[in-house]
Amino acid sequence: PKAIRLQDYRPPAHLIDTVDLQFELGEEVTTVRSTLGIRRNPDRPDAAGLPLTLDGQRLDLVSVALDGTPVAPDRYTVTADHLTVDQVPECFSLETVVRIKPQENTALEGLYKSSGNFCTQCEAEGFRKITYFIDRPDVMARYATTITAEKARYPVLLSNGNLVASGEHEDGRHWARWEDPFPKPCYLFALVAGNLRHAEDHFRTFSGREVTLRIYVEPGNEDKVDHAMRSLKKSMRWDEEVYGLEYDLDIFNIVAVGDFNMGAMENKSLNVFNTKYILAKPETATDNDFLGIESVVAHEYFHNWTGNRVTCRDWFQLSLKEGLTVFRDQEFSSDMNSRAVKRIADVQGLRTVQFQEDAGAMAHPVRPDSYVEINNFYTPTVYNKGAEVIRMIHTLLGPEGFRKGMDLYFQRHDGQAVTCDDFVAAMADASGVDLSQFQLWYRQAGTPDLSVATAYDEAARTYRLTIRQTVPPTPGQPDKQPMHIPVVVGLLGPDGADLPLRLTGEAAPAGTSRLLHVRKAEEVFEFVDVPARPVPSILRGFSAPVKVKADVSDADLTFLMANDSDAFNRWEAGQILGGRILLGLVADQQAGRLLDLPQSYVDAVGAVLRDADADPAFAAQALVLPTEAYLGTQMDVVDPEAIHTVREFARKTLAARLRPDWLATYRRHAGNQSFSVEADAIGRRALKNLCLAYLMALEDEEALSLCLGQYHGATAMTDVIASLQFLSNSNAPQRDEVLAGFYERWKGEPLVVDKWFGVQAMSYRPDALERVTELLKHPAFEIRNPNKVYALIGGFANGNPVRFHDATGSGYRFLADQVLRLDPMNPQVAARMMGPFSRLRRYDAARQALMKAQLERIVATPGLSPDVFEVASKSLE
Ligand code: DPP
Ligand code: ZN
Repeated sequence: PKAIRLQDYRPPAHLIDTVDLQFELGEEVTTVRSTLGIRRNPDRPDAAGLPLTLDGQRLDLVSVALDGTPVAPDRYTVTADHLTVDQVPECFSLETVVRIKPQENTALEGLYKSSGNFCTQCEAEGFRKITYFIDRPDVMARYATTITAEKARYPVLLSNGNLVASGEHEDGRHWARWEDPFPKPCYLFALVAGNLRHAEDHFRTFSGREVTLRIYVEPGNEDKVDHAMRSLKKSMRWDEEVYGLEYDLDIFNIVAVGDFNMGAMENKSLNVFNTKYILAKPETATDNDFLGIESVVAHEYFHNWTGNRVTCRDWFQLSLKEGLTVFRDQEFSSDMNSRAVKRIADVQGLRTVQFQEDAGAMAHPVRPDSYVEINNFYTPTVYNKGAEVIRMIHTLLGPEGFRKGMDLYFQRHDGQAVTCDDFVAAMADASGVDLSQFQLWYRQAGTPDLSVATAYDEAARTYRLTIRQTVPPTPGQPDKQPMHIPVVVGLLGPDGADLPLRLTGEAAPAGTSRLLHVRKAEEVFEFVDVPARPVPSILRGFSAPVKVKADVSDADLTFLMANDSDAFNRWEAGQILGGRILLGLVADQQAGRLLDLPQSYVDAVGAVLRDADADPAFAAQALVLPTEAYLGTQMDVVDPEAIHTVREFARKTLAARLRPDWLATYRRHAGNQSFSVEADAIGRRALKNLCLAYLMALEDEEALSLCLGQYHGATAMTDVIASLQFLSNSNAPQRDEVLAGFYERWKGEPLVVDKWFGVQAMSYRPDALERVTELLKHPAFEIRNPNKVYALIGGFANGNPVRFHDATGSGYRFLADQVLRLDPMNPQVAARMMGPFSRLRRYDAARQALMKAQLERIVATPGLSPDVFEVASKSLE
C-alpha cells in the first residue's frame, strides 16, 4: 500500500452535480442503479480529454451507459478500485448498475446489515463500496434516493433530506423516494431500511421552522430514547443561542444500530448512531453513558454546520470539522453541566490517550501530511488535540472575536469544501489577531514541553517567570520550530487570594488571570508591584495542550490545592503533587527501597476529602490519583508493574489512614435520593463511589459488606457497575457468584453485557488474561460486533496496563492473535486495537522485543489490510 500525501492534492478532474440512486434491497443481492450528472471541472483546464475515473470497490458491475446509450466494453476498464471511462464529453450523464451483498459486509463500511436491518456508513471512503463515484469530499452533489424493499421485513425506509414520494408494489415490496436539497459530499450519504420503532418530538427554530425529530430504534428499546431526544433539543437551542446557527430542514432523523465501528455519524438529516450513544435509562446506563449521549448527540447535530454545510476539501483537513465540532460539543456540555468537571475530564482524556499517541510511532500533526489508510487517522490527535487548537484560538481571540470569526467562516464558505487554513484565515481576518505562527499547531506533531522558572525579588518587588519551550522530535519531523503558546497565569498572595497583575511597562494592573504569549524558545515575563513572594498558578484552565515542568514546591502545590481560584488548576495542583510523589515511589520500588507515603500528602488529600461536600463532583475528580497511563507518560521508560504496585500502595495507604473520612463521606452520600442526571446528583454518586473504591482497596469486612450491599440494593447502573467493578478486582468469596448473577440479570441488554465484559477485562487480578480468553468463547461475545471487541479486547489492551504488559509477553501474543483474527472481517476495528503496539518504544528492551516479535508476525501475514499494515509497519520503524 502506498502513502497518499497532502502536497499531491489536486482538484478533481470531473465534478458531479446530481446523483440519482435507486436501491433494490434484497436478501441475496442488492442492486444499485446510479445516474450521475457529470461535467469537467473548470478549475482543471488540463483535464480536457482525460478519461473519467470513478472509485469503486467490491462492486459487481452490471452495466454502464452514457447519456442513455450503453458504453461499449472496450471504452471502459474495471480494476479492483476503479471504473475508467474513455472519451467522455464535457458534460454528460453516466448510469451504472452494480450488485452488492450487504449481508456479507462485516467491515461495516458501505451498506451493511445490523440485526437484520440495512444501514450505511460512508465516512471516510465507504460510498465507493455502494456504487461507482468520485469518492472525495470536494465533490459535492444533490442526491435523490429511491429505496425499494420487502415491506414486511423493512417497513421503515430512510435516506437524507425530505421524503417526496412513496408507494407499494403488488408483490409485497414498497418504496420511498428521498431528496436532499443541500449539495453534499458522498461521505454524508445515508440509507436505512428496517423494522424500527421511533420516538417523535418537535423543535421550533428561531425563525419559526417546525422541525420533526425522530429517533429510530429496534423494537424493545423505545423506553431508552428520552435522554437522547432531550439532548438533541438542547443542542439545537444551544447552537442558535451561542452561534446563531439554525437547523435547515423540516426533518431530523437519528437511527441507532448495534453494529457500528465508531460512535456515530453526522449524515445530512439522517444521523446513524451506535446504540451506545442513544439508549439509556437509569437502570441500564451509567452517568458517564448519559453524559456521553448528551455530548455525542450534540456533536453530530453540530456537524450540520461544522462539517456538512462547510465541509473538508480533503481528508487531511479532517480536524477542520472534527476538532471544531469536538470543541463545540465540549462547550455545550460545559454549559449543560459543570464546566470545571468537564474540563478536568477532557484534559484527563487528552493527557492519557492523545499524549500517548503523540509519543508513539503513530504520532502525527493535527493536519497529517500523509496517510496510507485514512481510517487510521480518526484519532485523539485530530479530534481532541484538534479541539484544543480551536480552544487556543478561542483564548487568543476572546469569545467575541471567536464568534466574529465563526460568522465570517460561514459567510465565506457556506456550501464549500475547505481547508484548515481557510478556517484560520477567517478567524484572523475577523479579529485582526495574527495567527501566522499559531498555524504551526496544525503542522507540527508532538506535545510541547514547557519549563517554567520563577524568581521573586523582594527588594524590587518583582516576580519573574522564565518560560522555555521545546517540541520533541516525532516520526518524519526531527526538528521543530517554536510554537505560539497561550499560557494563562495567575499569582496567589499569602492569603490565597489572586493578586492584581501588572507586567513591566504597564501603567496599571489589569485582571488577576493573564494571557501570556509564549512565541520564542525562551520568554521572560516580569510582574511588578508584587508585595510578597506569590505562588504561581500556571496554565490556568489548561490553556494549551503542553506538558509543564515548573519549579513549584510541594508546599506551594498544597497551597494551590486549597486556594487556587481556577478550579482546573486546583485539581491540577493535586495531580502534579500526586504524580511527583508516586513517581518518586516508583523509583523507590525499582531500587528495592521500602515504600512510604509522606504524611503531608495524606493530610493534603484528607483536607480535600473533608471539604468534599462543598463540591462533590469536583472532589470526586480531585481525590483520584493520577492514572497508571498518565504516570507512564511522565516516565522515560514506562514500568507498568512498578506503576501499578505503587499506585495500589498509595490507594491502600490513603484508604487506611483516612478510613473514617472515606466511610463518613460514603455514608453521607449513599442515602436514597431519587435519581436524576443533573450535574449535582452525578457528582454525589461519583464521590460516593470513589469513597467506596478507597474502602474496597482495604478489602476488609465492613467495606465488603458495604460494597455487596450497594451491589444488591442499587437501582442505578452507575452504582451497580461501580460495586461490581470493585468486587471484580477483589478476592471476595462472593465474586464469581456476583459476576454470574449480573450476567443472568442483564443478558438481554447487549450494552449492559458490554460493561460486564469490560469490568472483567480491566480487572487487575493476575488471572485477568485467563478470564478474558475464556470470555472470548462466551455465547454473548461476538467478534463481529465492534462494541464487544472494544469492551473485551480493547478493555484488556488499553484499560489494563499491568496485565496487558505482563513480562512474559502473554498479553502481546493475545492481542496479535485477536488483531489477526479481526483483520479479515473488520480492518478498521482490527487496526484500532493496535494502539498499545504503536507505543512499544516507551517500554524496556525486553518488552520492546516481545512486542516487535508480535508485530513482525502480523506484518508477515499474507493479505493484511492497509489499515493494520500501516500501524504495524510504522510501529516497527
Ligand atoms: N464523523 C464522525 C464523527 O466524528 C465519525 N465518523 O462524528
Ligand atoms: Zn465528528
